[in-house]
Amino acid sequence: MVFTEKISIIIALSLLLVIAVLSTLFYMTYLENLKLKKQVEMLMEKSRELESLKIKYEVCLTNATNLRNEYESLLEKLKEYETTFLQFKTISTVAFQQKLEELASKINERVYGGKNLIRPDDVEATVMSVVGHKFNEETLGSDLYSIFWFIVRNIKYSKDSVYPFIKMFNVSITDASYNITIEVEWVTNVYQTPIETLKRKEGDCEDMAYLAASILQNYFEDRKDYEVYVLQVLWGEEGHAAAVVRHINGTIAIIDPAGKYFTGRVTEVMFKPAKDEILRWFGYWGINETNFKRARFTNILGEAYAESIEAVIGFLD
Ligand SMILES: [Ca+2]
Repeated sequence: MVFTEKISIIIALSLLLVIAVLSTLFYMTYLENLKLKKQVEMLMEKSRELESLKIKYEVCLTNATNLRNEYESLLEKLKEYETTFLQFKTISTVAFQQKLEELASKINERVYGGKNLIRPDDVEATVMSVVGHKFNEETLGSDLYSIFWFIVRNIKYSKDSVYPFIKMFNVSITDASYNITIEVEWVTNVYQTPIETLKRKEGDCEDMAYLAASILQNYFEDRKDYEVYVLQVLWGEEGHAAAVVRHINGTIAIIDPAGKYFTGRVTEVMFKPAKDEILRWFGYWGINETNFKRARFTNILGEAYAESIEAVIGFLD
């Protein structure tokens, strides 16, 4: 073999080797590239997923913010409702307490007596049937006697039965409930209304006195020169009530149906000087300076108290 041929073979072999190495390298690079491409695609896929998750997250975040706002607004409303409810509860408690007080005062009125039980309007028909007319100067004495005698004849004396007296009540409010405490005391003194006394045809001294005062007040109407009172007196362990008509000239007429006593004689009621007549009536009942306790005058306008016989005379004189 010639030298040049050898060289050519070596070169050719070298070239083949280089081509083989390059091919191998190229192939390996190609494989690597494929792998990387796959990885890039996976990463891009992941990136798209992340992007989608990010969008979802943002939507959730917006929803959460909205819900939070709604929650806070609802919480605000709830507070408003709670305030309104508490106000309403308080208002209804106050209203309830007022109704209770009204009821108690209506019940207790029967224990205290007073101006509300002198009811001239309720006995209009009685005045018309017993006297037949209103105040008349000419027939005054016999008119008042007719009233006295009507009660004596038609109303039987009877003692009161027991009656409830509302002593105290207390209404309080807590978050959960109302608390109501009512105490009842049973008393043995009751004031009937004039109509009740007329219907029952019985009553005790103050019931007859209030009936008499109602009839007398109706009879005298709104005359300013005559005042009609229920006079109640306490002495020793006793008490009594009668009706008293006071004229502005300082004379009085006592009409005491339960005591079958009237100022005057036979069938005529008369007006006599206040001091003489009240002392005479006190004498009739055995009331004196020693045992006298207290007197109460009630008319349609209100009431007044006298703590001594002198004060009673002073009031009527
Ligand atoms: Ca009574």
